[in-house]
Amino acid sequence: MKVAVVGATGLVGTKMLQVLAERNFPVTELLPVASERSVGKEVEYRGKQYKIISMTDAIAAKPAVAIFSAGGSTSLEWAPKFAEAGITVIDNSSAWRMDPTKKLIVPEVNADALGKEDKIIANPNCSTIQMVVALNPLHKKYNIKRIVVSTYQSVTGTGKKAVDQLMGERAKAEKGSNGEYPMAYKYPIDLNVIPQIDVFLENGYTKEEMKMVNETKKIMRDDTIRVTATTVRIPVMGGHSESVNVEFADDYTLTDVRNLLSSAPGVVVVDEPATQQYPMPMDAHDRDEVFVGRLRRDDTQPNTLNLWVVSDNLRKGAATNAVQIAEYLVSKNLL
Ligand code: A2P
Ligand code: 11C
Repeated sequence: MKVAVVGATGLVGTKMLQVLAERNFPVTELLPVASERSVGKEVEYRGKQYKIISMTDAIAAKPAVAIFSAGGSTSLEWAPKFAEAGITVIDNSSAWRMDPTKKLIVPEVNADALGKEDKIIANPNCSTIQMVVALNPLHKKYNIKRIVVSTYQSVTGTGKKAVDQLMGERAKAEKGSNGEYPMAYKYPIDLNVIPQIDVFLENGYTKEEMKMVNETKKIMRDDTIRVTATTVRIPVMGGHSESVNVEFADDYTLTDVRNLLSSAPGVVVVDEPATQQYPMPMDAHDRDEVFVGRLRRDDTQPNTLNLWVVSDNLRKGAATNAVQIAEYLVSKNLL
């Protein structure tokens, strides 16, 4: 089938092309799309060069599906135009996620909500995706009451400019290089930790924190789950890490939790304190799964568990999740 990748020159768009190829998605014709300034430039897909085309030409070519990762304002303007032309849009931006008429999908959790009528489908925020993949199997058995999450997020979540800032700072520190680099953040990120992801809102939380609160309830289809988040940027590239404290309505045993997570789709348990085995972004980098470890009972209150969740934010947090949604649509004949 014809597939458009909108934002094909970006960090996530490039990963989309890689994941589509790796997973052998049935692409008969690839339509890479980016802004007008990139039209005519080339991107690589399966060892071949493809020319970037414009949004208008992409709509005229009538792909079956368009995977967008070109920012919220581009999605707001263009996704409805693609949808009107009968093209199913899977959108990685935050533009449509909380729109009650749009589905917000993590295939392991709620793909069954999708139908033929869904022409704009939202892909959640990366830090939300990895948390719900790990927690949904536990919610089904023990009923989550409250989640307290703190994140340790990779600079790749910000985009190429932030990777260039980190590498630029490191080169300057290590080699005394005088090379110029952009500032994606207000502060240095190398040898630092920035407790701000995205802009601050009136309630004192950041937009990233409120995404974790609101998206979790929508994906898990349960507004009673209480979520509170602190999201933090760290000088790491391989993926996002999360310290999660979760309180259930029902009691659990650690053995049961370990078994449930070990057999949960998309989850890998790495939890061997005796040999110092636990998930780390270094190991999660370029993997599609969500890694879970440091499983411990929180003895300070009943039915409460601590866990550590790591995943590659550009893969399961973005490109892989979007391609899995497309795979589901194909498998259920929903395109
Ligand atoms: P371009 O390279 O032409 O700017 P990132 O998040 O890594 O910065 O990537 C953003 C992606 O979205 C890029 O591929 C970028 O293309 C694309 N993009 C930005 N603005 C538009 C637009 N108005 N229309 C289409 N694609 C856009
Ligand atoms: C970050 N989570 O790590 C952000 C990036 O809503 O898709 C993704 C933002 C989004 O900075």
